[in-house]
Amino acid sequence: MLIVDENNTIIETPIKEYKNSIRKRIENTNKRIKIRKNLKIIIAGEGAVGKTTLIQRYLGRPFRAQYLITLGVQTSGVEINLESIIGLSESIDLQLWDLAGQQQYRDVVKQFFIGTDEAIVVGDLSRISTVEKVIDWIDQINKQNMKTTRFIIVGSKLDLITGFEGSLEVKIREILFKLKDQLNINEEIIFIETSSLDNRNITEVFELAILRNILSLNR
Ligand SMILES: Nc1nc2c(ncn2[C@@H]2O[C@H](COP(=O)(O)OP(=O)(O)OP(=O)(O)O)[C@@H](O)[C@H]2O)c(=O)[nH]1
Ligand SMILES: [Mg+2]
Repeated sequence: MLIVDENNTIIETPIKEYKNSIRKRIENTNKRIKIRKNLKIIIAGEGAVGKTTLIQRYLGRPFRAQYLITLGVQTSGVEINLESIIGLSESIDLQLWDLAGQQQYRDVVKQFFIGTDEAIVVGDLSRISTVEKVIDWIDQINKQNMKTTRFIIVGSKLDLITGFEGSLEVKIREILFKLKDQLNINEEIIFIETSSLDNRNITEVFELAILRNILSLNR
């Protein structure tokens, strides 16, 4: 996982460590921890990068190899207990908005950006152009949104590539620099590599979105 911090420095950190640091920052507030009961999370990115699969895997469904294109949008609601995430015996409702990535739906999906709390923007590591396109998606989401949205970039299909370290990581870092350079985003941007096939880092993506939202309410 990579973090682009406020100073535009890219840091490589284990997900566990980053999660713990967010938990600590939240717990340091001394006051009663505020939470929002309803979170709108959108999952965006180019066609066939694995957005629907990511959500389905998070919801505990088996991996499906067959590609079923999302027509417009599909929403799912899920109640999440915060006990294991931040030690609170409370639940929140996640609204997951699975947006179509194929070009013909571009205008349709834009209207769903409004009111997003957390955005997960996906690029396929085996097709680097789809990772480059993440910049455009984030730009559009920011423009259509009055709220401050936090972004998690997911590099999907890690199982299809022979290794993340090396030239691919260099390329990803370039994209992250470009993103920070071109767009005016104050929040930390994080990049997580995942595999829905191997069930790698899937839960972490959503838990980090939840934790970062809680942090934003308790600073
Ligand atoms: N090997 C591998 N294939 C994956 C992974 N995630 C998704 N896929 C495959 O990629 C294809 C597209 O996945 P979807 O989740 O439907 O992609 P999408 O981003 O929702 O596509 P649109 O709805 O059209 O925007 C399917 O054939 C999936 O099985 C992964 O982690 N590894
Ligand atoms: Mg889909």
